[in-house]
Amino acid sequence: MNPLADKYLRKKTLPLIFCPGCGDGTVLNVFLRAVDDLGIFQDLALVGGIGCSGWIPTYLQSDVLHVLHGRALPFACGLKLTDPRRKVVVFTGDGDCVGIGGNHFIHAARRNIDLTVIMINNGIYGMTGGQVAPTTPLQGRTQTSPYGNLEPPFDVCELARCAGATFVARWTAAHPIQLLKTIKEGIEHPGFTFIEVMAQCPTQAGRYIEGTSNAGELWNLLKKRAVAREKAKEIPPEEMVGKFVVGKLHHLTGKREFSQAIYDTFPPEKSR
Ligand SMILES: Cc1ncc(C[n+]2csc(CCOP(=O)(O)OP(=O)(O)O)c2C)c(N)n1
Ligand SMILES: [Mg+2]
Repeated sequence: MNPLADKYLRKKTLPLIFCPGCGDGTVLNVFLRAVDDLGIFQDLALVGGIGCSGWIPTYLQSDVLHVLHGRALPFACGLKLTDPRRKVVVFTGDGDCVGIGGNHFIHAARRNIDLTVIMINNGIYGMTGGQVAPTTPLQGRTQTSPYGNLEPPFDVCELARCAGATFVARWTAAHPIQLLKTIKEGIEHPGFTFIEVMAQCPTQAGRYIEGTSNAGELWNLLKKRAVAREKAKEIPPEEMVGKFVVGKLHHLTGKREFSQAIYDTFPPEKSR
């Protein structure tokens, strides 16, 4: 067994529920490395929403909340406010985060509460059989958009930034080295951190939207569509259609963090 898996995974929960070739496995792997490099395993509290990606934290021998669909962020906010010393990391899918959970997402970002939110964007509701999501590309065929999706998708990083998040980044499951660096930096950032991971879903999005279930082909597509932030500035908008920007997209320091504001206003000894 991989030494990090041996060190951190809850063996009795194995095997993983992920399909072969799913990007969720890469995110789990990279997260274990990040936590090991930072040496913060004991300080973690993890929250997972509902969906394939929401299962990621359940495999770690950590303190884990696996909660209601779309409600990972309210649980995570409560957890952070109860024990602000914890490094609270949320694993959520695109449907979980900005479909059913969209309202919670914008308000958690607005408060700049110190959470690290890792949203795995596979462009579809994977777990439930491939329904259209708020991130499904225009014209994307899914089980519930058989004639092609007529709704433009959210740019979730832009949404996070506009709502008030202070650290925003996007990578893909095909960029594990860059993702590792970003997760480490994001966990250390004292504010609302949003990391979007564009990921292949061979079983649903691959088959219906991309026309292939081959994980290698899907991985190459992620590489081809990802444009580094600096390079994207030189590319005209019409050439960016079907592509997305990767890198650290927004980083603001010095903005008031919400749990700190709560504890400053209501110091524990005074409220007793
Ligand atoms: C209140 C509620 N509504 C609907 C569902 C059914 N449901 C479970 S997972 C899911 C979608 C998950 O999609 P996403 O968040 O993108 O995660 P993925 O499986 O793609 O990783 C839905 C609609 C549910 N469990 N609870
Ligand atoms: Mg999804």
